[in-house]
Formats: sequence, structure tokens, C-alpha cells
Amino acid sequence: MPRNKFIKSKPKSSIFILSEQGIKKQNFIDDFKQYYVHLLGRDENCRSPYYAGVALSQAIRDRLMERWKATHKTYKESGCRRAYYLSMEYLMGRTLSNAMLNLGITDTVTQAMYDLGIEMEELIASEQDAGLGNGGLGRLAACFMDRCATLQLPVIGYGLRYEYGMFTQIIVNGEQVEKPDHWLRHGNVWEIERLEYSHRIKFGGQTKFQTNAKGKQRVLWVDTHDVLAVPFDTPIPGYKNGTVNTLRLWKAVATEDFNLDEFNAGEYAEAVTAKIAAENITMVLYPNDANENGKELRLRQQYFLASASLQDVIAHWTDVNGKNFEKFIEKNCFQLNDTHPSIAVAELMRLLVDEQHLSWDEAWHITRSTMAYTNHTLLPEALEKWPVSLMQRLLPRLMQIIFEINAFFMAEVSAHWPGDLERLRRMSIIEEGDQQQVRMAHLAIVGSFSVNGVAQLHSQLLQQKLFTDFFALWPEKFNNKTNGVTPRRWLAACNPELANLITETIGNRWVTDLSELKKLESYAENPHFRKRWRAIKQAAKQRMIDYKKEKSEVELNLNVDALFDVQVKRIHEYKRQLLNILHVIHLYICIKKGNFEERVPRCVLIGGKAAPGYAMAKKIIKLIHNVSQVINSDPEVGDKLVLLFLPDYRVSAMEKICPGADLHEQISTAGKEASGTGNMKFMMNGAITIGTLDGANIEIREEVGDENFFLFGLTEAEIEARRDHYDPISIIDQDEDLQQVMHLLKSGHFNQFEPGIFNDLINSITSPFDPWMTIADFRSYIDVQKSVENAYRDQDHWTKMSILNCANSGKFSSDRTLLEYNREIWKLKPQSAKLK
Ligand code: 26Q
Repeated sequence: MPRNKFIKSKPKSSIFILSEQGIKKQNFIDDFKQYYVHLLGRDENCRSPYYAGVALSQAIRDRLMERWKATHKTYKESGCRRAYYLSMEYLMGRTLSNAMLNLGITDTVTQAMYDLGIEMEELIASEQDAGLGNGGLGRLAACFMDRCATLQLPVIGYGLRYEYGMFTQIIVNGEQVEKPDHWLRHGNVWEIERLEYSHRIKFGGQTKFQTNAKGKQRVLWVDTHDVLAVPFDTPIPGYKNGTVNTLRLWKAVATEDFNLDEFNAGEYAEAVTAKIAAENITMVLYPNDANENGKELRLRQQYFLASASLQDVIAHWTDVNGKNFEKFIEKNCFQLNDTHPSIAVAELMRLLVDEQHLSWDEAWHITRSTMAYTNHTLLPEALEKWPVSLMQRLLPRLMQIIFEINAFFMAEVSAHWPGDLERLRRMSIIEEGDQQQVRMAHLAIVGSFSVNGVAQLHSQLLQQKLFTDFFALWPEKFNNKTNGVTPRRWLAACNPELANLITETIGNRWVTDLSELKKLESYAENPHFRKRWRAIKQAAKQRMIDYKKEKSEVELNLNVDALFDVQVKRIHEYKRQLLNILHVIHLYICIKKGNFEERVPRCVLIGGKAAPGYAMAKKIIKLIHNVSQVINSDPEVGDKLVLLFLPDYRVSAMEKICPGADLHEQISTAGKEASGTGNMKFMMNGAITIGTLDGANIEIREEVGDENFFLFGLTEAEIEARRDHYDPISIIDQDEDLQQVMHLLKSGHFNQFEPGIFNDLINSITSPFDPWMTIADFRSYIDVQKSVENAYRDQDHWTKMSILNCANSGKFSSDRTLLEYNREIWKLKPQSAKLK
């Protein structure tokens, strides 16, 4: 379809060429006034910083527009190969300060606002987080978007525009209460609706076989209930390079006809119900970071994302190439962010076979050569499965295609392992049983040319355990891509004081080449440099204290010299926030017994959200609060030990927290945390990790050296070897400290007026079947925590460790990660967009 039919005669092209907007202070002042006064109708009497934030964001968005258009044009004209990142989650956080940083205008704009009497900090804080994700996986997608733009790679991010993002967590009586996050209520200046690129998505109905005049059989998917996918585009600026990539999020909208039909038949209520059902698809983000199996709406969301995105890519392809798909493989690549969008494998087959009329073999060759799958979990129970019956009802044509893919695949397996029925059963995309289920990970592996884990250990365990049969069949498909995070947001923007010191010392190349930080190593020996480093760290801690004090209703004994010990992440049993609490209780007992002479004051900060349906995780939050109440109100404890829960942990909270952390806890049961990315952010900001040999911790320790990492706990192999004779009760019996901790917990000391509320937690960790084996690691954790304190007491030495952590964090930049994805999977050529 020609896209600009509305233009009757060829226009003077000049009306569509944006004039370059100045980036001098006065330009921002003028534009800001224009938007604030004329567009938003506000003046100096406006009490909320929100509208000033919107006006400034508009002025900055204008500066992105021209670059955005130029980038688009560059990609189009070069006909370059492109990659598409398909993800159900993008945890973007705030945009304003990041956009300013990447455009290189932070200082000018801050000065402009200052001249207008406006505090930049307040404007930044008034922006809502775009919380369209749960945790690591969603934030990784956001870091990748930043990185692709900075590397000038032609990558489009595809996702869903949820009306409600991750819930806001409030705490009532120590318990998590979820409040809806209607982040779009006041509009979103960063997005642009592009109705003209909408697509129809089919649901339900049935399939029919039809033979055409040439005797060819086709499948028609008919009597469907269609929903419109409308794209909203957000600009993703690269770091000071003129490139602006696109994040395209789909919104579900009822189709006009489907409404009208019923409305005309006098069924007004039905028409409205149908409209609501259609639009529900992108209403809310599922707030759990593990599988919620079998929820129909979730499957609708997944298919909606996959179908809209693939249709978009194919529409663009046929616009340029007509029905010729010969070079499709050469020019396109799809990266699936976990199995969530993996129905894309079957959908691409449908689009190519049913709609573009390619043969099955041609379509399968294209699919298998363009799809790549990233796995983010080792928990077998978190692998996605969908009942065949549900798929047949909701996506009948897709289910047929999956059966067909599986039939060919089973033939391939039989040819490789003749007569090995057990292996066929294990590898099949369809799981047999009371209820047949589609194993989405198997579909993703069978349908793609690359399968990767997100840290070395994780990738190794995928090959040796979770997907061992697939690895035996196709070893060449498997690879590792250790995660990374963007140093623009996670150091330059969130910790400007430290960033300035680093730049002053080693120059500014580290911002785009983080391995440059290595140059800081020699400064770790310089007492003057250490002094400045420490002063910055202390100031960041003080800011955290001020912030906490401001928010807290009770008097807090926060001491800037205390060891700031932080664990912020989703609340999950495998992440073992409970182990942290057992240690806090142990310290409390030491204080009460007068055994705290040699120890250093410590402030333990824990934050994170629990999935609303995850009872154990919610109990952990309650326990943290109850323990904290007892400890923080005990005058004998004073500032020796403080335990704080940080409510509503999110991207913008992390930006405040990571500059002020001394110690970071990533203490998961070995073999359970795929990677972790918080560990990387803390490391960049000079925190030292206490951790198990799990996920990316292993590589962090390799980079920074054993002496600058606090290691404890069983290894993955030891955990597995111990599992069948695990006896937590006897471990408790043999450990006096642990006995005392468990005794205090069981005695109800922390729940005096709420009898029995922690029984489930106590039973779970004392059970020989505790999958997370918390008790097994208690002793080594406690001992290593003691050596943490010994190290902390020597402040000069600690500062050296802190500098060395930052200096060796180069590997964990998403720059390195993305270069690896590009070199080994996407194979894109950087495209430099030129402004005229
Ligand atoms: C699936 C089905 C239904 C509802 C929800 C889900 C769902 C949603 C989100 C399942 C999983 C997630 C998110 C997983 C996640 O964030 N995993 C983390 O990914 C990080 C980036 O690779 C790793 O660093 C973490 O180790 C991993 O836990």
C-alpha cells in the first residue's frame, strides 16, 4: 500500500524537512517557554514540576526527531541487514535524563533551567518510570536498546504497550499491597502513535482447506475474531552519535467492523464487551517473573506481539521486494527474549506459507535461519508450556503448524537415534500426559539457528542439563552471551560525581569503551585518589540516608560510617533473601549478648517486589519488616545494626541506591540464577559483591580477582550432590549460632502478636526437600560476612577494593555483550546516520 496517498501533488520537499534546532542554552529556554506557556497553558503559579518536565521533554524530543528521521532514511536507503528484538518486557525507567546524556546536552539544559529558576533534579524526579517489565529480563532489553543505538546497529525493538506497567508496591502493616501503575494516564511525550502501520491479528475461528485452480492446497483461517495492533514508537538515541533507533510497542484496539456488526444488530452491550475483551490484551503486564502457566490472556499477549511484529517486518519486506523472499535470510534476523515470544516460530511459518504462498520447505528454511533464542532461566518449573486444547481453541492454525513442525522434527530425531523412544518422548515439542502441552522452549530451539544462555555457567548448564538432548543433536546452535548493562545509565548518569572523577583521571573514553576503566587500577595505589573516591562514596551514602529519613515516619539510626549492605531484586526463594535475614538475626543476637565488640556497624537494605500470587515471597517481605521493627526500635542496638526495607524498588530507585552501596549481595543457590545484572551495576559503582558461585558472579570474580570478592557457599555440583541426603535439622543441631537464630525465629520473637505467621517459612528452610538449601550455606555465609567486616574496618584497604571492582567491570558493559551478539548471531553492519 503506498504510504503517502494523501499527498495529491508532489510537495515542495522543504515542508517535510525539519529545520535544525539549536542546542544552545537560549534555544532551550525559548522552546521550553513555548511549550510550557502555549501548549500546556502553565505559568509561574503552577505548583507541580510535572508540566515543566513535559515541556522540557517536548523540547528535547524535537531534537531527536530530525536524527530519528535521518537514521530511518539511512537504514532504508542502504537496504542493510536488520535485527528485530522481540520481547514481552522493556523496563525503560525514566527517559529525560538519559536522552539529555546521550545528546550531550545535560549541562546546557541544566543551566537553562537554572536560569529559569527551575531545579533540574525535580523535573527528572517528576517523570514516571516506564515500568513495562518485571526485572532482569526486561531491564536487559532496555540496556540492549541503548547499546544498539550507540553501536549504530539497525535493530528495532518490538514489544507491548501495556496500559498498566509493573504494579506500585506499598507496604501496609509490613505486608505488600499492590497498586495499579497507570503510567499513561497523563500521556507520554516520548511516544508517537503510527496508526498507518497497524495490523490485524486473528484469534479463534477455524481452519479450512481449499484447493486452488492449479490444484494446490491452501489453508484458510476463517471466522476469526480480529484485533487491531496499533504501533507506538519511542525514539532510542545512541550516545552522542546522531543515531536514533526505534522501540515499537503494540497497543490492542478493537476493529471497527467487529464492533459495528454487533452494534447494528442491536447488541450494544455485546459490542462493548467484545471491544473491552480485544483491548484487554495490552491492558496489563503480568507481574510475575516466573511462569504463570495456562493463562489464556498471556497467550493472547504473546501471539499478539509475535504476529504484529512479524507482519510488520513482512509488510516492509514486500513493500520493497514484492513476493521475492530469496534474500530474506540475508537481510533479517529475529532475537527471541526467552520463550515468551516463541510462538513467532509458528507464526512466521503461517505468514510465509498461508499468506505469502511459499512452500513449507522454503518457509521452514527461512524460519530456521532467521530466528535466535535467548534463554533466561534454569528453573525447570519456569519453562513455559501451553495446553494443546487452549492453543487449538485460540490459535487453531498455529496448533496445526506446530504439530507439523513436530512431525518433521520427530523424524529427524528418529533418524539420528533410531528406536530411542524415550528420547523422542523427552525431546518432542508436544508433552504427552493427561493433558497434552506445547513445550515452548522446544519449539524455540527447533525453530532457530542459535540458542544462548546469559552467563558462562548458565550456558554450560543449559547444554549439560536442561537441553542436553538438543545439544547432542545440534551442538553448533548453542552459545553463551554473558549479560551486560549500559554504563551510560548505570554509571555516567546515576553517579555523576564518580563519573567525573573517573573522567578527570583517565579521560572520557570509558563511556563507550568500558575496558578503559582498567586504567583506574594503578590509581588504587594512590592515597590522594583513594581519599577522593572515598569522599564521593560517603557523599552518596549520605544522600541515601537523607532520602530515607525524609521518607520515613520513624526515627532512623542511620550512620554514614556504617557498612551499607544492599540486596535489591525480585523477592524469590531461590534468591535467598531469607539467608540475608538469618544473618541479620544472628548479628542482633550478638549485640544482645554483648558479643559485638569487634564488629562494625551495618545497615542492611533490602528491596524488591513479590509476584502478587507468590505467598512465600510475600511472607519474606513481612518477615523483613517484622525483624526490622524489633531491631530498629531497640535502643541497645542503636546504630550498630539497622535493617530497612526499600518499598517500590524499580529502575529509578536503583539509580539512587547503587552509588551508595558498599556491599552487594547476590546469594542465590548455586545453579539457579541465570546471570543477575544488579551485580554488574553495583560493581561499576564500586560496591564489592558477597556471593555464591552462580550466574555472572563467577565471571565478576574472575575479572576482579578472588581477593576483591567475598565468596561463600556450595557450588552447583556440590548442591546437586548433597540434595538426596540433605539434612538441615542436623546442620542446625551442630551449629550453635544457627540454633540460636532458629530458636529466636521459632519462639515468635518477631511475631509476638501474630502467632504462627512465619511457620511456612520456617518449615520450608528446615525441610530436607528445601530446593534452595538455605541452611546448607548458613555457616560459610556467616563466616564470610565476618571477613567482610574485617576488610571494611581497614577503610583504606576497602576503598582500594572498591576502586578495583569498578576498574575491572569493563566486561559487563552491554557494549561487549552486544558486540558478541552482533559478531556471532546478528552479523549487522553499523550504519552511520548523517544529518544534512
Ligand atoms: C512467563 C509466563 C507467564 C507470566 C510471566 C512469565 C515470566 C515473566 C518474566 C517469566 C520470566 C520473566 C522474567 C525473567 C527474568 O527476569 N529472568 C532474569 O533474566 C536476567 C537477564 O538475563 C538474568 O540476569 C536473571 O538471572 C534472570 O533471573
